[in-house]
Parts: sequence; C-alpha cells; structure tokens
Amino acid sequence: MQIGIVGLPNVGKTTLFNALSRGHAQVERYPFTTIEPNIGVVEVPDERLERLKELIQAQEVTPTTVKFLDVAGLVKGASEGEGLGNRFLAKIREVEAIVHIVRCFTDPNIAHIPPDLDPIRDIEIVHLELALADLELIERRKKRIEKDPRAKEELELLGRVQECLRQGELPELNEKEKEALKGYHLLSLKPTLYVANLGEEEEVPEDLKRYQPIGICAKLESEIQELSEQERAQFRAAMGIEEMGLEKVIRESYRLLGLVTFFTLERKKLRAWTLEGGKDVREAAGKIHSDMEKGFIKAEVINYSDLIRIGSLSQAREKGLVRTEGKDYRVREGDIITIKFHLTR
Ligand SMILES: Nc1nc2c(ncn2[C@@H]2O[C@H](COP(=O)(O)OP(=O)(O)OP(=O)(O)O)[C@@H](O)[C@H]2O)c(=O)[nH]1
Ligand SMILES: [Mg+2]
Repeated sequence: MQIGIVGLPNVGKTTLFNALSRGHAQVERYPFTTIEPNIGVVEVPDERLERLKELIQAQEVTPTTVKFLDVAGLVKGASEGEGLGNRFLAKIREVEAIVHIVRCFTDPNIAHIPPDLDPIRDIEIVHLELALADLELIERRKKRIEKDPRAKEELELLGRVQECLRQGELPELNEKEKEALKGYHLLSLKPTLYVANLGEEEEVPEDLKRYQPIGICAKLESEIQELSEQERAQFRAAMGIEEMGLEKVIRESYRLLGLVTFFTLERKKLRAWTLEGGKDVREAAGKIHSDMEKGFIKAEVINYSDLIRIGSLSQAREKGLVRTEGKDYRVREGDIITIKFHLTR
C-alpha cells in the first residue's frame, strides 16, 4: 500500500513525511528541496495491539505498515514539465491514494509560491495540474483506439471523464466504470485526504472545511517524534492530546482506502496486517505467505471485539466464538485469524 504526499513546494511535505516515518529526509526553507522521492515505511498505530498482547500474553508484537512517498513540490505548469513536474507526476501515478497537504501557516522566512497565502487557490492549482496531466493521457489513449469498433464503450467513458475534468469536476462512476479506468491510474480519481498544515496557534480556515481536511502542525509533530517514547507520552498527557495529527492522517488514509486490519497469532507472536476491504480470507492468507494462499484449507476466526468481551481465548473457544471459515469468508475489521493450510509442491 503506497500513499503519496503531494502539494505545492515548501508547504511541509517532507516535514510531514519525516514525522510519519521518523525519518530525516532533507527539509529546507527554500522550495524544491526534494528532488528524488523519499519512501518511508510507517507503522500503523493501533491500540488494540496492546490489549491483545496482554490478553494473549504475546511476546512479540508487529504492527502493520503502510508506505508513504514524498515527492517534489508541484507548481503551475507541472503537467507541461514546469518545475520538477513530470517526474513528480509519474511517481504519483503509482500510488493508491494521495495525501494533499496545503500550507496554512504563515512564516515570512519560508518562501511560498505564489507568495501570498491562499489555501483554496493552492488546492486548485494542484487539482488543475493533475487534471491536465490526466487529460493529456486520455487524449493520447483516445487517439489510439478511436478507430477500433470494439472500443466504443471505452471511448464513450473516456469522453465523459474528459468532459468532467475539463469543467474542473470529477465524474460520477459506477463500479464497472471504475474498474475499466483502473489501468489508467488517473491522478484526479485517486482517493485524496487533505491535510492543512497549520501554525501552532491556528485553526483550519472556514472556507477550507469543504475539503474536510485534517489540521496538523507538521513542524510540531516532527519535533515531537524526535522525543523518546517516554517523553512523548508525558508531553501528550500534559497537553491533553488524545490522538496525534499523524495518527489521524494514518487512520483516515485507511478509512479512505477502505482498508481493514486483521491479526494473526503464531507461537506468541502477535501481528497486524493490512488488507483491502471486501477481500476473502484466502487472499488474507496470501498477505502472510503465498504458500498459505495456495494450500489454503480453512481458517479459524474470532473478532477482536468478541475476544475482548469474553476475556480469554480458551473461554471464547468453549463458547463456540472461534469459528471455522472457508475460503470465501470475507474478512472483517479486527478479525483474528489462524490459517490452516497444506504445503503444495
Ligand atoms: N512555521 C512552520 N514552518 C513549517 C511547518 N512545516 C514545515 N515548515 C517549514 O517549511 C519549510 C519547508 O518544509 P519542507 O518539509 O521541506 O517542505 P516541502 O513541501 O517538502 O518542500 P519541497 O520539497 O521543497 O517542495 C522548512 O523550513 C520547514 O521547517 C509548520 O507547520 N510551521
Ligand atoms: Mg520536500
């Protein structure tokens, strides 16, 4: 799972990236600091792991992870190769979702292009560049298939998408159409989470709320990540912070992508995994090991909420709450799964 961080130059993309990944990618007060993309593996915070660990006396706990990609800033004209535009756009095509960060903090020492602060305009600049890049791609594809009688449906669909993007709108698509467009990796259609990068004292501006952004202070978040775990806990308690902005970003990305978390427990090793929503338990097995998917026999499943309610695995078994499920069972959020499989050679 890869999530790309996009936005204008110098808005705090790398700062957010570093905070998320506890990394030390270069952050500078001038634009176009990031040239080559930074990739970071981010652990997904999940308080259920702590509770499960206690309850089943796990000795080792491994959270699930998601990859974040931090790329060069986008400017007007990027779709035509302005700035580091092209390179940026090609990288973003590969991601499953976008975190679009918009600058809301004021700091005269940190250049902003364009110079004044206008978050809505900034979002629209990015949208426009993404749409232009998509339109170009659609145009090329249409040319290639326009004489093919079998491609009539595809042509129609592309025409409709094109019309919407030209109007600055997003097309309404049914599942079949979404599927048909998947191979295009259209930037405008990627699920997007907006993040308002605020100054320490600021709130999300009223007019920005239509994008339902998560407000964070990237600089502060990255500084807090530098603290030891203990210091961090103290800081949070003192400030009364229940959930860090970063945790919200990760949680919301999950929701946006329709991802579910499932757990496995093997010889006192507790582990969380990520699965696309709607997938069945055999595909879940494949996340763990391809052999498990190939040789899948059945799965034993109990949901986290049931286990916590009952309080122990053995009692849950006695009460028949640990179910046996076949390959078509659709994995639910928080399922704890044991896969039974045979080795196929
Ligand atoms: N005051 C303030 N400064 C910030 C905040 N977030 C980032 N900055 C500063 O803004 C500057 C740019 O931050 P970066 O994270 O490098 O921005 P970027 O979007 O990755 O920039 P490019 O890679 O050049 O496109 C740095 O000097 C940061 O310290 C914030 O929340 N408040
Ligand atoms: Mg950067």
